[in-house]
Amino acid sequence: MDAKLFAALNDQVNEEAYSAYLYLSMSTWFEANHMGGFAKWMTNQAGEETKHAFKVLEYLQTRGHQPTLKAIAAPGNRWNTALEAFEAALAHEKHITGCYQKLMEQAHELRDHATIAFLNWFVTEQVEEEKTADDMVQKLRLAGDSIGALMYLDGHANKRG
Ligand code: OFO
Repeated sequence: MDAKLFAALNDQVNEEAYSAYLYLSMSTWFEANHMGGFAKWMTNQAGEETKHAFKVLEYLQTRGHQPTLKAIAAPGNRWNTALEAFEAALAHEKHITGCYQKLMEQAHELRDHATIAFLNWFVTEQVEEEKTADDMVQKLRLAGDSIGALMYLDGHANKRG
């Protein structure tokens, strides 16, 4: 595999590990603020992100490279509202989508068809990742200042995953 593409995929392992860390941090904030349903949603999401990190890591190993694990940046741990946290989650997913778009472009330039096939799964997955975060953002916007609606959404959020 091309050295630059390998380095970029290696960085993506870190991006995915950070995603898991971010959602875990959001989960701690929800838990501390008595929204156990959203906390569970975030914990499940952190689990998905860990799987993503492993998926990229294992691909590099399958291609005969040793990935290097880098430091994971500390995520924030304070949000003002549930809506703010989910908006941050959605913005993060858009960032991750951008990462995969760049990786895909690099793979295409190099005509690395194996990597293109591998990345296709993530391109499709990101459509779902953005949708699930956006769904919650839209519902929380509809809930507005209603504590009742917020509690209803929290009660139903833990049924996900
Ligand atoms: Fe949320 O999809 Fe990976 O990062």
